[in-house]
Amino acid sequence: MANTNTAGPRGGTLRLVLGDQLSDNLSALADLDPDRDIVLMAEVRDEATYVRHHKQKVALTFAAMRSFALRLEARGITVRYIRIDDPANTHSIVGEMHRVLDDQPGEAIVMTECGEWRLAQALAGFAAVVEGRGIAVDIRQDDRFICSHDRFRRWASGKKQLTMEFFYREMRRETGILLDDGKPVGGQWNYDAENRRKLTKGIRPPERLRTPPDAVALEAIADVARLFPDHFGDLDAFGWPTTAEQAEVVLTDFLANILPGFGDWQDAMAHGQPWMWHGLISTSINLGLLDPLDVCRRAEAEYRSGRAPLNAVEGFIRQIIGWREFVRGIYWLKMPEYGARNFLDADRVLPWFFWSGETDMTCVADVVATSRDNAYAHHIQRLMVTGNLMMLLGVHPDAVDDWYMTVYADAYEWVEMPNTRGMATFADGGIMGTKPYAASGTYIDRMSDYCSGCRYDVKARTGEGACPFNRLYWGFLERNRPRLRDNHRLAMPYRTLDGFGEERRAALLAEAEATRTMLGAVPQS
Ligand code: FAD
Ligand code: DLZ
Ligand code: SF4
Repeated sequence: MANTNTAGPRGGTLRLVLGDQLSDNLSALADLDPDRDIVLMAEVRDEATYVRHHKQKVALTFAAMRSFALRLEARGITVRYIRIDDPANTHSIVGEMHRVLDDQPGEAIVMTECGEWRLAQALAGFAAVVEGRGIAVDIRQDDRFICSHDRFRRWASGKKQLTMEFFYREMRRETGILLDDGKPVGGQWNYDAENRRKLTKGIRPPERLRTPPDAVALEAIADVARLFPDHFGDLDAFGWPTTAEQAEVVLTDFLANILPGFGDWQDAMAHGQPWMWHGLISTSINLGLLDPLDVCRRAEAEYRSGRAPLNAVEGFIRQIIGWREFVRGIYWLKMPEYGARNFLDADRVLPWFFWSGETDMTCVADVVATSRDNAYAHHIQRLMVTGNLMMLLGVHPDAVDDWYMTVYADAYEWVEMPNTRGMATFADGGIMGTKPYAASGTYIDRMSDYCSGCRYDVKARTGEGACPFNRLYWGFLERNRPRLRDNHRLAMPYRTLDGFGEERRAALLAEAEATRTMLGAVPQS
């Protein structure tokens, strides 16, 4: 395998390809001269351990990087590929860039802007140093996204509230997706109201096609088991696509067999059913194995040909050209300040059961189990079970971020952070959404079968046997009264709370505080 190539630049351009830039059409690879240029790809500990990513995420990244290097080499491109166990590895991207340049200086460096603020800063620092030595550095736009940073800034400029729905409509207009003569297909932009069915008896989620690891992935899995034994999660059920061809197989199966049910059961949860009708494509899109716009156009074709209903197709496309682009825009608009936001002054530690899964809360135990076994949980599990509970408990946003970045195979800070600090926990104070998604156990009971098998009583509001989500909910509102009382979207719950009277409110607050302690969400020392 030519993956151990240690060639330096041959007087040409050095092109950096990061672990989530595995796309044939990557801007850093445009105008590449195979006779002079080389590509650098490096497996480094810094990237694998700045949070201790799930073992499956590290194995997925290494396997996909190795396969992509082979793909480039098959096109006649020279790749300097540094493996994680290379004794000379400096274990940082910048260190490896310097090492290639020390071996044999080239004329120029080309890279595609990177996804995370942390590494972008390091690479900007590197660029300044080598430019000082007379080597030109060209950092190109990542045009695998539909909305550039500049475009998002222009859209956001002068707006008091950044609303996903309006951004999404812009993206629909710009891409022409699901439009007829400039108007939304079916007459509405958004069919979310039709996407809230619960899984009723007799309806079972479909069998899912997963991709067993190929030889390259098996080797990466063995490397990770050997080198990162103390990282969270299991490797046994690894089934993520590691090449564009494998990702295509999963997408094709989804579009043909699963997409028609995506809309109806988008928000539903069921015990022991991790996949439901979800796409299982976030790892592939985030790595660059699938192109988001292509995915959306193909989903649209399913609607146009009558094979999938509009509520499913619109809902699916909204997640990609709406939410995915929107959260990336927010991240780059607001970083680094966004990463320090803690609007609710949340100050508690993350209880241990989020790692161990050892809890009598059936819903939480199930989400932790799939996170450990599959490095995956679907959106509503992330938002309304773990995210909601972390917010109700008042877990510090840094600990929340660390957990989400650790446990999911698709986790990258640009997409994770607005979802946690913004959507799930309201730590951003209302940049992503206008109110916290706080909910009692009633929501989980409505959208899942969890509660029927739980030791806690979802109908009871208080007392030892009552659902902890219920015991926490009113206390959360009472505790955060100074910060949330004036939020007009919370007027109704606060009116209800006010109606309880002072004594009962104090009792609910005390109940919530006792529950926080009982669950291990104690103040940080
Ligand atoms: P589907 O449900 O099939 O959706 C299709 C695609 O839409 C996804 O693959 C994804 O690319 C996109 N998408 C859907 N919802 C969102 C969203 N809210 N934000 C951005 N893109 C979205 N997604 C990540 O890719 N990485 C993360 O680190 C991540 N962290 C999250 C943390 C929290 C607290 C929450 C609430 C959501 C998070 N999401 C994250 C979004 C979403 O949960 C995942 O994208 C989705 O579960 C991936 O599974 P899927 O491919 O089966 O998605
Ligand atoms: C996620 C990840 C991991 C685990 N390892 C590597 C690596 O060894 N080398 C690399 O180039 N990229 C890796 N990545 C992806 C990077 O973390 C990602 O490119 C940045 O966070 C920017 O999004
Ligand atoms: Fe979760 Fe409460 Fe339902 Fe138990 S009763 S499954 S803790 S929502």
